Amino acid sequence: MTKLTLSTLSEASAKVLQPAYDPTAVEIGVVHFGPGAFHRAHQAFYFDALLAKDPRWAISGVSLKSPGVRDALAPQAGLYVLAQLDAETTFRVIGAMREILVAPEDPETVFTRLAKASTKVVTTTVTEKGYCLGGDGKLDFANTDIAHDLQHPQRPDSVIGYIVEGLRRRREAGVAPFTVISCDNLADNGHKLRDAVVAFAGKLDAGLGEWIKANTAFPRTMVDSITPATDDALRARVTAETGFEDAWPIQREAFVQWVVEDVLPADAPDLASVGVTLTNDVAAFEGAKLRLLNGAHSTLAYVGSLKGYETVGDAMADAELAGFVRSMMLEDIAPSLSTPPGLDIPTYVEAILGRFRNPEIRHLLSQIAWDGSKKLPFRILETTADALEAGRSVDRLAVPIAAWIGFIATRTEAGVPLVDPLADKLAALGGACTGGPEDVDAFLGLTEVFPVSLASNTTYRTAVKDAYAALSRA
Ligand code: CS2
Repeated sequence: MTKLTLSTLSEASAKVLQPAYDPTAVEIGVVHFGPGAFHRAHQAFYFDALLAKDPRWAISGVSLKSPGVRDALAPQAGLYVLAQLDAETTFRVIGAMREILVAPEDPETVFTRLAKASTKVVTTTVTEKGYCLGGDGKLDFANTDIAHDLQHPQRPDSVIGYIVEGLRRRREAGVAPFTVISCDNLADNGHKLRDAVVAFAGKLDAGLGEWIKANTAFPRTMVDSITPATDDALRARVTAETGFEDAWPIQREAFVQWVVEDVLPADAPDLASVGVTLTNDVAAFEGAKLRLLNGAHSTLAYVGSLKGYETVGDAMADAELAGFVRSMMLEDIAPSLSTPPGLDIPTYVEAILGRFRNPEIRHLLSQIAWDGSKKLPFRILETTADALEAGRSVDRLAVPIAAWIGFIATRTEAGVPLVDPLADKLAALGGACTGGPEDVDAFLGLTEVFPVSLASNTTYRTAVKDAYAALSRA
């Protein structure tokens, strides 16, 4: 068995796709925060394709917490195998990640990289909680990372702190800002990040906040590709198919999509040349994807887990549950969307459901169930608020929320630790659950999750209680 690294690349089995450029002859132009599986399956794949045309767009991946990615990939020169799972699975070595930094070990190196004029783009996949936003979608100054970073701007914990210090140094050196491309599943991700960065910078230095606001592009984006976490089965398969031992291969479905708001400056990478859609109408694409795909995913995760299923495929094989999800998508979510140009919603819905059924993919419901307190507002609750305002039924939309409450209660009872920024609070609420309507009252009181206008709506409260009672009987 051969270890994957630059000197062994040529020993790959013939069916392995290789970088179509010399990985030692490229320049870093992108700093990426959060080099986890999704980034390596998605943006790194696009930059890898771009490097074949233009050597300026290699990536410096920055982990904000753990050294895991660096420790796994540094011995293999940042190379890793991406498996694109389909009836015919392809294996591709990605060479775009030329540097991996662990920010807390050495913030100064990260700042130096951010301040370099050749760094034109900063991308982020730090998950919903990484944005440190409050229930109102604005930067939460009470967040411990943000409070810390305002006190220690040279040793930040949050991505906001790093971006602001990087931009401050560029301004000081007379270098134009980089473009910041948020790649997380938040509604209006780019603008939320811009507002958070500007608010943070303004607290430190009003002039800096103004400068960032006036000069920095924060395009909003839609990102899409189902990326199940790496497991031992993937490691074994990659070794068998490629001949390489790879410490951290990545897998995703073959489908991949990236839609970016068309506000990139002239010296930005030519993303359109590698299949990225640049448009002024990201909002419509993003709303459709986030509300339909991610909304359905979270519904399957909570209802499916309560029914004892392990994967998305298992949950989709339950005809009743799959039928429920389809009805919710078509009848409750679709009416809340503004249709993206050229997208037929019923066709899009069927395509998503087909992707969920992909037999090549084993996507754990528990992976999707993580961080529900941060995901559900964008995936289900905004749709619910729109439905209430338009006078439509919210009965089906109440089901994933009731199931989330049931999921937390059963996990807490079973002593399973919750993965959620509100884990302690949720475990306390979950531990007090009795199965009655008062459980719903207690959860709807979480102002971090439920806007008061929604939580106080009697139609909604009744819908969640009814759905919760139906679950307890199921
Ligand atoms: C999933 C997403 O884990 C989750 O919460 O819903 O990661 C989903 O697979 C991607 O957004 C698909 O693009």
